[in-house]
Order: sequence, then structure tokens, then C-alpha cells
Amino acid sequence: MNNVFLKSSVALLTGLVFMVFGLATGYCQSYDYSLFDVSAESDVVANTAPGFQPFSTAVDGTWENISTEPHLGRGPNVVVTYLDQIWSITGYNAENAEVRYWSPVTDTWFSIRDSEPPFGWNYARSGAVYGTKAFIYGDGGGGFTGLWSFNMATYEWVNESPAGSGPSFGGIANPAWVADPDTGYLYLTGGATSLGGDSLATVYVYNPATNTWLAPLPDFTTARNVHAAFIFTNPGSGQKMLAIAGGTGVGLNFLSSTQCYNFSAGVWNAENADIPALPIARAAMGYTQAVNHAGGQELWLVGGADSGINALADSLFYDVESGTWVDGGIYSATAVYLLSAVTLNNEVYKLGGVDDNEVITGEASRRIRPDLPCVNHGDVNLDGQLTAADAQLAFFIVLGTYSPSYEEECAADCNGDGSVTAADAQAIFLTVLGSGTCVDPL
Ligand SMILES: [Ca+2]
Ligand SMILES: [Ca+2]
Repeated sequence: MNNVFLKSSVALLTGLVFMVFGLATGYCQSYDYSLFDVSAESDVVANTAPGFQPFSTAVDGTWENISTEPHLGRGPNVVVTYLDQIWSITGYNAENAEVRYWSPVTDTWFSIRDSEPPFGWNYARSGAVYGTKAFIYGDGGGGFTGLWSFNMATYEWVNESPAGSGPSFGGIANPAWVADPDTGYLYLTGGATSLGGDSLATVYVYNPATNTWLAPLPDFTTARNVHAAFIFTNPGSGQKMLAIAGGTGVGLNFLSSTQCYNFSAGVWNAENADIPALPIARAAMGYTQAVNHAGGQELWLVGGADSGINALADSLFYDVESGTWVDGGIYSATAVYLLSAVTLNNEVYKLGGVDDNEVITGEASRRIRPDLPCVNHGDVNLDGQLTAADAQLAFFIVLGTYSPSYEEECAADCNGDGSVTAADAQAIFLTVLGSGTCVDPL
């Protein structure tokens, strides 16, 4: 790596978050695109931990670029999904603080005019969605304080005033938010008291349905920030778990440990007891969840930095069913940390971040699921039954108003000719009526 300054500076060795703080004063965004030609420098770390499953393009899929986010994106950044689109809500980019969204139908970014937050650009690194709102909490860098939401339906920013007792700090730097789709609760895990401040082991719980801070969870064992958080179900016990992974701890050491909170028992299990440690210590990564073709959960980590503060170009996921970390492949963009990852139509996306030269890059990519059997059965909504709803959904795919997953698209292609047309929708409807059939009957 060429980043002599990073590696030689004692001040910067005080850690990633302090380095981010440095961006506030010494950083300027460059539009010299030659700065982005650093692909040859992308660090690829061999994941060789025992039990680690190596990457195979044929089996595990490939990464491809999507359109670059306008204004070079953001890093750190808050990116969420809403209405079959990817939304870049806020984060660090002193040039432009507009909210943007990306459509998979046209591979196009759209900027929302006059959508800048009242506080402008900031260091928000994570957020969570409930309904139409993306929630973020004060960035710990003084950019803004307290709980804020952006309503993706009305384009309104609101400084929320929840009931209950929330964080004692007006801001928390670099936390990891995660939403529980079952309860709607949003969990604000870890982070630091400020940029460059002490790491936290706290978990605050927000109920967006009632706009209330609920009782916090017990602290986890190792305080950490710029980490990952997930909610998954343990396939053995059937118990719901809150998982945290990686990040930087007190003393700004990079962590490979994981820890899981058992909601049923109300306790944090021992570190690495439920999910084995990461193959390497990693911080400031993107994180998101997806499911495999059998419906098993995947907990994803994308990019980030290793303990030498080298940006990482790889990805990996914890396969909940098999209990192993699996290599997710090298994403097809500049290696970055302080990026975000999201899942849309069950494909994992990597958005934004900063490269080894601390330059933001709006580069974006997604991981294409591997070739699978394409089953043309007409059950487009995959509920096991063939009804008029399947024909309707096929029509929406034809009209471009619904962006299907791989399985859904295969299902909609009733005649199996490789594309979804009105003829397929009609054939599905006729099959429902008993006067037709798809090429792969249910
Ligand atoms: Ca169906
Ligand atoms: Ca067809």
C-alpha cells in the first residue's frame, strides 16, 4: 500500500475514527478522477481461517458494477432500501448533501431537490428503516444531535422527540443500527461517545411505532464501534439473536470477535460462542443480510479496513445454516472502508466509502447470485399456489413496475423462452383457470 502517511503517523494510528475526524479539517474532496485509478492497489486478503469456505465464482456468484452515485457518493454513508429502490440518505460529502435513490429497473440515480438535511453533511455511518422513515442518531462529530428521521415518502427531515430514555449522549459516533422486522424495533448498538472518543458497549432500543425509547439491552462484553449488527434466528434453537461483529474496541484495536444476544434468555452469550470469530479483524465495513436459495440466512460483511488500516476489496458472509463464514468474492470497485451495504431483491449491494487515499468514491456494485436452475412454474409470488395474483405480478414485471428476484423472474417466464412478456402473464392466468400449463408445472 502506498499510504505511508497513514502508516507512519502516530496520530493516525490512534485509529480509524480519529482519522475520520481528521477529514473534518484537513480533507478536501477532489474531482481529479485519476485519483480513483487505484484498482491495482486494492487489498485482497486471503481468508484462510480454519473452516473458512473459499470463494468459487461458479458456485457463489459474481460482483458487477452499477451506476456510480452522483457527486462521488458519500463515506461514511447511511444507505437503506425502500420501495424497491436503494436510498442514499446522508453521510460525508461536503460538496452535496441531497438525498438520492437508485432504481434497479433503469440503473439510474435520482437526486431529490432540496432534500438536504437542515444540518447538512455529517458523519452518520448507519441508520435503520421503519415504514417510510430512515432513522439516524447524532453523529458524535457535532454535525447533528438526537434522533432524526427522513421520510422517503414525503422527503421531510424531522428531529424526533421520543418518549422514554434514550442515549445519554446527544451523538454516538459510528454505531451499527439494525432493524428487527418482526417487532419493528430498531437497535442502536455500540459506537463511540464522539469521533475519536471511547467505544461503547450499549444497545439502545427504539420503537418507531410509538416513537419511544424502550429499556436498553444489557451491555455487550467488548465495547466496539464501526462494527456490524444483525438479527437472525438460530436454526438449532429457533431463538432470535442480535449479533454484533468486528469493529474497533477500546484502545482502537481491531476486533475479529462476534457476540450474540439471546432475546429469549435476555443475556449475551460468550463471545464467538454462536458465531465464530471473523477470519481477520475488520472494521468500518458495510453489513447487510440476505437469504440463500434454500431460504437460509446470510449475514454479510463487505469491504472495510484491516488492522493495518488497509481498505479491503473482499466480502464474506456468515452462513447461518452451516455455521461457517463463506467468502463472498471481491467486489468490482475500488477497495473502500466507511462504506454501506444493503440488500435489494436479495442481491447484496456495496455503496460508496473512502479509499486508501481517504477519497470518497461513489462507486457501487452488486453481487449477482450464481446460475441456478430456472424453474418456470408460474408461481411468481412463490407461495406454493398458482392464483390470479401470480398472473398480476407477472404483468407488473412486464410493465416494469415490479423488479423481480431471480426465482420470481423464472417463475413468471411461464413458457420458458427466457423473457417475461404479456403472453407469460396470460398463460399463467389460463393455467389458473385450468386451461393451460407452464413448462414446469407446480
Ligand atoms: Ca402464487
Ligand atoms: Ca416467456
